[in-house]
Amino acid sequence: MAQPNGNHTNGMPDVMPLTEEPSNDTSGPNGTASSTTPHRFNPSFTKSVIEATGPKASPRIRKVVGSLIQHLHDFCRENEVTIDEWMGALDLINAAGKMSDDRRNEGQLVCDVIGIESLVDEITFTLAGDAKDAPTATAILGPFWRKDAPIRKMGDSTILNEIPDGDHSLLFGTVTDFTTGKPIEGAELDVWHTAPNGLYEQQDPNQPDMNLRGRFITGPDGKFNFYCLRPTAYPIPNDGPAGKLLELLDRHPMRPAHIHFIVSAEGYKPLVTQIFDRRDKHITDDAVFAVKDSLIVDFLERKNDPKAQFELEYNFRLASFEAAKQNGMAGAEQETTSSATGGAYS
Ligand code: MBD
Ligand code: FE
Repeated sequence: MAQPNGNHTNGMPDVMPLTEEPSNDTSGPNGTASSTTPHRFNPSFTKSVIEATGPKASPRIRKVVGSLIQHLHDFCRENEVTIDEWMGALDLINAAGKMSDDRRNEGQLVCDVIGIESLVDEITFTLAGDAKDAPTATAILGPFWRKDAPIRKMGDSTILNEIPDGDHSLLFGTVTDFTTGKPIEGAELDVWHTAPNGLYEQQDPNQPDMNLRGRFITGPDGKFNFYCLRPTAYPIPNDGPAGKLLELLDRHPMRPAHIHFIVSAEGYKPLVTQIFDRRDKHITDDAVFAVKDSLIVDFLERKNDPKAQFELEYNFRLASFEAAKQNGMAGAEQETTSSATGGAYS
């Protein structure tokens, strides 16, 4: 994360200085107006709202919500947001809430199309130091992870139904500790992906429950292997506010073909990531901005295996909580696996 003010350690700006006086500096980092831009509105209003925070508010809440108020007030003034526009935004937020349940998280999807989940992912996982062999890069969780996917035997398949037109693939690799390079025994790979029709199991009444998902546990050698599908590109659900936003922004809803993973092991920071198939033309314009170079993979042709036409080796490097702390990863002290999913759906 670029840190415009240089001296912050956690990527979060301090609450902006409470000077509402006009100054010579009339533009922010990108030439946009900033909180110091002269304006014709009540100059002490924002300060009074922030200062209403009581003495029992935690330091983090005081800082983060204070900063949020400052930025949102500045935003409203700079854009001279009208009542109608503000109500339109509230309609969008409320519609997202009404649409959401344990199978659909529309608020998250709205954040995804404006890059917020990818940005927070970057902030959470960027190492402060120059670790020599970085842990595997992260990518966003997205709205379709389900907790308690079935534990499957190594070598099994995530595919529970007949998929004649699907590209079947063997996926294999090793989970290692990124500092020692040693294999991790008992690491869990939680994997999920769509069917060739572009739908996750919970979106599609024609798929069996927990289809195309599963959890695989590594043995002493840290190795895993299982069958799944070579993934397909598909549109994110665009029948709600996230779709509306894409339409207003004149954007398409396509995500490049990908497979999701949460790789976790005791004592290690859970790794939430996705791998992306290089053959997909949407690799360069993901609707939710999650692609990173090191997560782009090349499936190879697999010979003499009636169960798969393709194969892929992909290895995962995890950071122990100790290493995460030493390397200044944000949130490294949260030694619970729910930190992987932010407690999503739990
Ligand atoms: C998805 O399948 C996904 O992975 C993300 C991040 C957002 C929307 C749909
Ligand atoms: Fe996905």
